[in-house]
Amino acid sequence: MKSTLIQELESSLTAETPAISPKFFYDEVGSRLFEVITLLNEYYPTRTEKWIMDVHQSEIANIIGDCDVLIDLGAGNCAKASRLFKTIHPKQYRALDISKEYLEFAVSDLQKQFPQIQMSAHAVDLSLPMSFPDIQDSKKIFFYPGSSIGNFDPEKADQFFMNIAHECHGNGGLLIGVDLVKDLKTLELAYNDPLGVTAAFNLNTLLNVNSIMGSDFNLADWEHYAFFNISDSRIEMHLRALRDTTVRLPLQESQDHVINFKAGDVIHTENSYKYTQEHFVKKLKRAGFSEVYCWTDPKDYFLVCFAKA
Ligand code: AVI
Repeated sequence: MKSTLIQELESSLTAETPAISPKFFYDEVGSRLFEVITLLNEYYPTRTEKWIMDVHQSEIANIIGDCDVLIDLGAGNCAKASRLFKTIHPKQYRALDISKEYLEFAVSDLQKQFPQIQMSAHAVDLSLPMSFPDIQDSKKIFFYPGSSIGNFDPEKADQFFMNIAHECHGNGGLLIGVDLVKDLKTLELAYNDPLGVTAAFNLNTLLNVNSIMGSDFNLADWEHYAFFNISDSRIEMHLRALRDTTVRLPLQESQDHVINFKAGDVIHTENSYKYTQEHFVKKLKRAGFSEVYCWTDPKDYFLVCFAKA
């Protein structure tokens, strides 16, 4: 696993447009910083999604019906799924996330509160295809909250939806939250909070890369840079070099590689796509879901959908 990650970093950092995949945000510190982001006033997605799910919980549960297995894609601290336990009563809960240590801790904590639900934790890279042969005939509800789907490129999101629609085998479906397009000021403030938590979250990825591949990124040489790219309908996050700087990457197969960054050069770390309701529903239907039910908030900031298989 580690050497695959190193190879991936080697090729993305030495590409013509240097990049680090957003999955490298989530080491232990990064996962905790992300939790703090979700508490910030400027970061509206988490609390708005919670509001929608709370206000419409009975209607959502009625439409979903009974549930054999709740599959939590990108579970994090499992808090969002645990709120669903009381309304959709899954027999089994599978928590998937990129960061295993953090996830195992959260699941074992949750298991004590809900001993009647069979629980398991799985380290999974959601950018790769998934399959669940052992629960093929069970009614599965996939849960993908928090607009994590926004971190996929649109074509990857389509493949992801097709994968899930196929894995439902005509039963169950996908309960998903997605961030909607809105005014520029609100969007950009959510990724440039005055406390600097998002900046720390972005910069921390360099420390994670240093620990994975032994590189020598110096945080003092970099700054957080985030803006809304209107034509692609996405927030872009980058790390921007504050001055000319040299970074040494110890390569696996050959001699160390030295990258010379000029002041102002950027490393692309994340895209966070924002959708309109109409566009998002079309994508789900195109992927093979039969019906899509939608709920939103009074300001139309965020959308929760249940896409029925
Ligand atoms: C996890 N994901 C949905 C967050 C987002 O808004 O795209 C990650 C994030 N990046 C900066 N702030 C939050």
